[in-house]
Amino acid sequence: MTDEHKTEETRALRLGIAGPVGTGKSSVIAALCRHLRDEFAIGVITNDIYTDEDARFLKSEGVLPEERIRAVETGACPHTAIRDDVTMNLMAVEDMERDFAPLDIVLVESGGDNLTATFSPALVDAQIFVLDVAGGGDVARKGGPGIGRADLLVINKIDLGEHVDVDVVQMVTDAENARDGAPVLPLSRKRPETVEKLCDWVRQMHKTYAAGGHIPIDPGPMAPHHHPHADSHEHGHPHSHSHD
Ligand SMILES: Nc1nc2c(ncn2[C@@H]2O[C@H](COP(=O)(O)OP(=O)(O)O)[C@@H](O)[C@H]2O)c(=O)[nH]1
Ligand SMILES: [Mg+2]
Repeated sequence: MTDEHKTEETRALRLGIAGPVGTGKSSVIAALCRHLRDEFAIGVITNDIYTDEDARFLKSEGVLPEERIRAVETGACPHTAIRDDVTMNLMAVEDMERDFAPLDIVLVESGGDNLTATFSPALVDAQIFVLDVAGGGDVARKGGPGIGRADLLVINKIDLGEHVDVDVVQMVTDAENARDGAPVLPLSRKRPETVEKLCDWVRQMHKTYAAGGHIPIDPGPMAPHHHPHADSHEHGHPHSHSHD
């Protein structure tokens, strides 16, 4: 067997989960692991800014054997590590694939970032962008690379719609309009039929990928943005930059 062949055999579907802090990325990963772990060999890489909190959450949920959940600590600029310089993440993914070969799916959780951070296609084969209804009904309409062009847009926590005065049907329609027909999935962990649809989407993506029929797309760069420098606690100098 050639080396090339071996690599192909051990190469998992790398699936990124992006979206703002608190929208439910870790919860989505936990649900996917729980429902799909008997069908697929799965590994998880989390991206935390300074801690391994997401990895610890997933370990405490017992969704996978602990050694299949690893944290990459990205420092102050989490979108950089999933888009501009993906080296740390790529190494983590490749190590995981090597250590547990053959894996079917590696899930990569982005560090919670602003609304426009997306994965580089150099790191993931496909990506899910997660919004939640609690972030406001107009978020979907505002668009952006992840909302517009991720392989799947999840509108999470639809159980909360009535509590936060968001018209979920309208939010989903707005999202669909922002996506030119690309899929939008209303989700709540309290509604098992929606979780099943999420699992079906991943099954289908894996199938297409494994058959060589999936072409990774780049949702596009994030908008120019500002964020505090790592040492702004001491100095208070806001530092801004932009990526392309
Ligand atoms: N009501 C409701 N809460 C949810 C749902 N999914 C996640 N959450 C909650 O949203 C919060 C943030 O979830 P988490 O997965 O940590 O978000 P992350 O920061 O994007 O990884 C947690 O308190 C979750 O329990 C859902 O479907 N419905
Ligand atoms: Mg998380």
